[in-house]
Amino acid sequence: MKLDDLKHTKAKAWIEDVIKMCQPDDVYLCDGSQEEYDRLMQKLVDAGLGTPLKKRKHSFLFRSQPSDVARVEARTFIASKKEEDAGPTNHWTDPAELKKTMTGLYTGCMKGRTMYVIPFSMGPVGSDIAKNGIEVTDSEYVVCNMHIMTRVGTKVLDVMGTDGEFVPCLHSVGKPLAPGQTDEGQWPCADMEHKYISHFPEERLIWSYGSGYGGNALLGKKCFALRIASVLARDEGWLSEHMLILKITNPEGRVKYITGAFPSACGKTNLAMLIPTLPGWKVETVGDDIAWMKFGKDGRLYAINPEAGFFGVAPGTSDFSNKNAMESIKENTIFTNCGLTEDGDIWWEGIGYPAKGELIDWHGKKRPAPEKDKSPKGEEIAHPNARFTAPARQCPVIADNWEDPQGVPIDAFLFGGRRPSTIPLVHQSRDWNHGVFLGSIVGSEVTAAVISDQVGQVRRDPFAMLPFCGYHMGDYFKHWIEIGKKTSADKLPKIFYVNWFRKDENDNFIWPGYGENSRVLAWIFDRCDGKDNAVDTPIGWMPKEGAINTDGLDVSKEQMKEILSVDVEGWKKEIKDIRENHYPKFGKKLPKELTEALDTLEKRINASGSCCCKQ
Ligand code: GTP
Ligand code: SPV
Ligand code: MN
Repeated sequence: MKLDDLKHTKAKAWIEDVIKMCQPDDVYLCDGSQEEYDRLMQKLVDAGLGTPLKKRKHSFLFRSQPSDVARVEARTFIASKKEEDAGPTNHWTDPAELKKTMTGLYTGCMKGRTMYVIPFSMGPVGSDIAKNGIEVTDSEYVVCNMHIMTRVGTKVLDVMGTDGEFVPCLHSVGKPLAPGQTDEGQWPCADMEHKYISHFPEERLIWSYGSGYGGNALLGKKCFALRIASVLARDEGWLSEHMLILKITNPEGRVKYITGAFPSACGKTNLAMLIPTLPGWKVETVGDDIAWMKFGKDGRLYAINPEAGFFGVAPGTSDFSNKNAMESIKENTIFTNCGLTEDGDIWWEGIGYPAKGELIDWHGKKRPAPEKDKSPKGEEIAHPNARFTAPARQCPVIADNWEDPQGVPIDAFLFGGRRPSTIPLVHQSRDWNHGVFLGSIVGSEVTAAVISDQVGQVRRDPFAMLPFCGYHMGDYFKHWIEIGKKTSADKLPKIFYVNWFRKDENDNFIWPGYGENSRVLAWIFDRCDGKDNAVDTPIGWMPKEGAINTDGLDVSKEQMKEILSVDVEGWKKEIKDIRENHYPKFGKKLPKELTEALDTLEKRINASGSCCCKQ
């Protein structure tokens, strides 16, 4: 399609300005068709950037630059007019200055390249909860990924009409080409200090420069659906969250919907596609990364998955850990930074079977196949943040109503993270505000999903939104408190904190996780159903003795006790850290309800003495 086909006045004017600034050789308006995808993918293959996989129909492997393997939080900016509005957890920069710097970088940055204009919808096209965006990019890889991750094309332009709302998303890999120059098979991107992932919340505008990877470049995802959408949600009274959405059916055929916020690479995709080990239970997928939730007329919260695909962590994905993901990526999938086998398939650490012969690692180097399904740190065949991009409709357990424009009614929220100690397998908040407190104290070991020197260390990641909240986190906590006042308590989702990641003294996980997490989901389901299966403890509601079904589970009674009891000393340290290091960051913006919840917790913990509160 040609730019003249664009009938939206504001969009056209914006794009014309971008053309003047970026000076591409060509401009192309995307229609979202299969033909378009195939043509652009062929261009990437011809340029030596993508490798077709003989073993997987219509699937391709890409290798990025070592400086461009994950989100870069240090180069992610919230450029609100006032610094205070970005808050203590974001990198703030003055919007005018940032625009000046970036305009310098953007000037002429698309020389030698085609500029693609991608009209896309986050959420089913036309849904009341969905929103439109237009991403302008000079990367064919980004266009192909956006085709899978969002709904792209003419149908979105029809909904936008001549003056409908949209979020402008500008992206460039930041690597102009001189006449006759090509990428020579090298993933194009800019140096780290020239990468900018910028958000202008008041203007609802995104400018990204210098990275082609994941959340830095597929701007519908974290930039729009979380950072900008969190601001819209605050202003409009809804929730935009880093949450999976699952549908769970019990043996009697009753259905509930659960969302869960876990930090990056902490198990959302796995939980969303879980195959229950408990007989008679069924889990189906609605979304694996982001949930947008609005109140329905009945006063309940309804969630949609704004995305259309999965951008999932590849390493560790196997028939054992996530069979449904393995099925979802059999065809029509883009792989990034995975290993390549001699017979033309992908391989990664934790894929569940050893590789044979020689492999090509994510750097493009030939390597002998590792003897085990593991490699030493830093020597992996697949980068620890290697990812697959696959259409959600290919998931064998995608719920039949996953695209319902009304969304699905939510019964429970889960919070969780990688916590080797203290936090039990599951506990439930006493009420809404206590639940908001639990969300606010989420902590987790940092994973490879972000380029950071903190990988492996525990950091607080409130609501798993630390890198994704587009405004002051203290105001975000307040927004959650306010949401709880908008409807009656019985209509609000119940709130749980789960932890699959407790470790023993030998650094091994105590809880087997994956499909076995269905045992915890079943308890949560029954809890939402009003079953008398919980006891009151100093930290909230916990499973009654025997209320978590352990039939056939390879965990000793002592270990179950350990992960299902209140670690009084551990919680004392936790409370001290929250009070001294975590909460003071938010200053006056910290809602009093959260300080009250912390005080109550402290009183209850102190009253319980130094016993271990074993049930
Ligand atoms: P993003 O896409 O980065 O937002 O992450 P995600 O939350 O969807 O992460 P994902 O489900 O892909 O989790 C990836 C990592 O978590 C892999 O290393 C998995 O092996 C591990 N994981 C997932 N579920 C479990 C579990 O129940 N127990 C344990 N021990 N590890 C798990
Ligand atoms: C995450 O890091 O939480 C992701 C991957 O889901 S990315 O899209 O790169 O942000
Ligand atoms: Mn994510």
